Amino acid sequence: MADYSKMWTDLGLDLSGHDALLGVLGGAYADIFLSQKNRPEGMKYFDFVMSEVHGLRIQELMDAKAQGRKVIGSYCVFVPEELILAVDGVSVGLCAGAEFNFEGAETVLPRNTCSLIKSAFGFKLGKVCPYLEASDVVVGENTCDGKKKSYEMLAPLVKDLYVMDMPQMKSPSGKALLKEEYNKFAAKLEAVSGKKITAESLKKGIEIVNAKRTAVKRLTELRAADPAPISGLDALLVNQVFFYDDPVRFTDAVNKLCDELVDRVKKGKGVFVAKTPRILVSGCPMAVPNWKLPMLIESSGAVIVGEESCVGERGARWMTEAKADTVDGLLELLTERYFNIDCAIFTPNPSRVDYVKEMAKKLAAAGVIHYSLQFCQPYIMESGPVEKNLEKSGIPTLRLETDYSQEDAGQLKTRIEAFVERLQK
Ligand code: BJ8
Repeated sequence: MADYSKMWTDLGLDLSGHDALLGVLGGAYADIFLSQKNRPEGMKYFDFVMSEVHGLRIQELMDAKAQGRKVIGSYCVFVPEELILAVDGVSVGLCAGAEFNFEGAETVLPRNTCSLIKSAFGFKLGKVCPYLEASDVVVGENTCDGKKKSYEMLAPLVKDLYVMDMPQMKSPSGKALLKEEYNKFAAKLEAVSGKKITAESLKKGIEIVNAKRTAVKRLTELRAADPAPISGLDALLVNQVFFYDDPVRFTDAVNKLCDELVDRVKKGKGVFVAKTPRILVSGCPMAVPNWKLPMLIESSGAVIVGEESCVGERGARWMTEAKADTVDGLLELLTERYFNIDCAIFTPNPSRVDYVKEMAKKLAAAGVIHYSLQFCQPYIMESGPVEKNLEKSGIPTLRLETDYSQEDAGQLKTRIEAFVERLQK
């Protein structure tokens, strides 16, 4: 990587903390990803993106800002990238997946906060996330209580925090609330960018994001093959890069990867041998560099064939129809699309478990591992009924609760290995 110290200093990063983070990240990446066998050639692009995730991509964001474009950072898949693109903005995901500066985070947050939120605060207080520092606006959303309340603490730490309200029920009034929030968010984007959202610019944004989601869906479908043409780790990485990369370039890279996978499937070539126990992971999102669980699963004699997660199918599954000629009409269709998302913050949330079953069937998964982050009330609460429902339908299920530390890795591995043995029987 070139020397980006000046750019990082200009962004206000703490260089020694940042170096330490990149050192750990680079080492983990080499051990977990580069050591895999039979990786598709198309993963080279994603290796490159990861090697430059705090370098070249940040340089691109800075260049975009210099041209007057706004960088909008967000923490949730309910924040529509389509609207950001409609004002020629750049959308970046800010969710953090590393146990970094949790001591700092715990000075402002309760200890029993989920790792995802603590990590976001650890990054902010430790000044190590160039995406967060480059963001002109940071968008929060009133999803779970943890995020909702933590934004009150985040507000004084960032230059412009914008919080969207969120419905909690899939009712007509819930949908109307979401549309109203998208209207307000559109107005906020117009105000910060100085650009008006038109039906054309919104249609263009919708097309770009639909193409990106279609490419990722193609990848999901190809994973139905046995032997699996790509590892779960690599597929997760693609889903993680989804939130950082230029959307058009990303779509192209995913489609090229998929072309290669089509060929692999035709030739019966895979990353693991045929009949390797196939697992679907369902639950909380896994942000970069949260690779602990997939790494443990795929080093325990199983392959992950899908992720029912916001960094995965739940984030990419629905498309937005662009069949309207007014901004309001398109906003309605956008709301329609996003209102489908079956995040566990909704009550009740029956469509999620139905879709886990559907995914397991489509991807020929032998079992499901339900992953919850410790202290994540919505997903932990849902995990019991989800497990019961899946087991009743004949789908073996393992419920795991963990955090970002490595302390429980041995214990998790023992439980995963026992589960894989159950699947083999
Ligand atoms: S749409 S899953 S991205 S809210 S792990 S912070 S839920 S306590 S991330 Fe999410 Fe949007 Fe829903 Fe998806 Fe809270 Fe749980 Fe922490 Fe979580």
